[in-house]
Amino acid sequence: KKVNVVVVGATGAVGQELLKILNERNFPINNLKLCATSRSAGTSVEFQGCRYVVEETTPESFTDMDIALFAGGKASLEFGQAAVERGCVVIDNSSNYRMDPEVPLVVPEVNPEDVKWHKGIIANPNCSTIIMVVALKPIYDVAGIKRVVVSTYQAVSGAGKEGIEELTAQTKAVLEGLEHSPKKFLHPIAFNLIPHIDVFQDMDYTKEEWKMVKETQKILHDDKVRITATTVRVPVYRSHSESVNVETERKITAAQAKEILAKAPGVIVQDDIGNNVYPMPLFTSDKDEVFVGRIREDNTIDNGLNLWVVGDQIRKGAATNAVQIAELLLKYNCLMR
Ligand code: 11C
Repeated sequence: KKVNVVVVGATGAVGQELLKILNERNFPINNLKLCATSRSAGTSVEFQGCRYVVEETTPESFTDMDIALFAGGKASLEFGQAAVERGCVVIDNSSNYRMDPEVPLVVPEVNPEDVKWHKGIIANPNCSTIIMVVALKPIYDVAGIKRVVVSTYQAVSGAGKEGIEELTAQTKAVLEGLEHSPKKFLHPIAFNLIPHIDVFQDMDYTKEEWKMVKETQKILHDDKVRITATTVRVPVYRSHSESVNVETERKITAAQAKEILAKAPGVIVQDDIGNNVYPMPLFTSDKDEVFVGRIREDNTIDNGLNLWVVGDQIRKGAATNAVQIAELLLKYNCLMR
């Protein structure tokens, strides 16, 4: 079966990656429509040898469409409902609907079945959440998880194209001894780290940190897993890295964890310290899997593990996960038209 697909936000970093992945995975498209804000409307984008003119998103953009992939931002607040009313299932990469109890929040390797109860909108989790939960789920299934302490090292592309441009321009400026005031980020990102992603919220944690807590609990269907996060922007172009300390319910050795993770869907274990092998963001980019290394026991508690988890946040953390959700819609036959 071929379906009609509309990509909303087609010209941004995630939108462009969505197109790349739809093509790579040979997603069965009948009609494709590309939409964006009025600012980008009129530009043309190539897909599978054809040129598409990007249209301004309106409620009518969703007429006769089966699946809408929203790249992010506020668009799903404005047009999500209009799409659903027209029988078009929304897969939304923004945080707008993630914690809505009526909306499934899905990582296909973790909770694919949640796609089945959608009421028109399915949310794609935050990138750092997706990357962590793909690595945690196999451990959760075998040993249970009591508590997670995570620190992230998040690439500038998490902040979109402007984040990438700012790192390049600022690095050049610093090397040439020139001034370059931060625009996209609050502080200089070249040769720096910024322990602040998104806005500050309850208890002085950022929204990004709360996303990692709340979204992980929702995806695992387990509010009892305790999670504390510190999220940090680093001067890396692409791929988020995460230091994840896990306290399991039952003892699991590092060797067992390696074995379980090596068999887990969507995970590649890269852990050979004898040869200095561990995941690094420079080499995980443009890949769909989540890479796990430095797997070792934390001997300060009875059942502790430390993991180093790295994944391309634009692919698995956003676009790939969204296209995998679209594939599940077809597999489970739960479109609305
Ligand atoms: C970042 N994680 O790296 C953010 C970007 O909720 O989808 C993704 C924001 C989101 O800045």
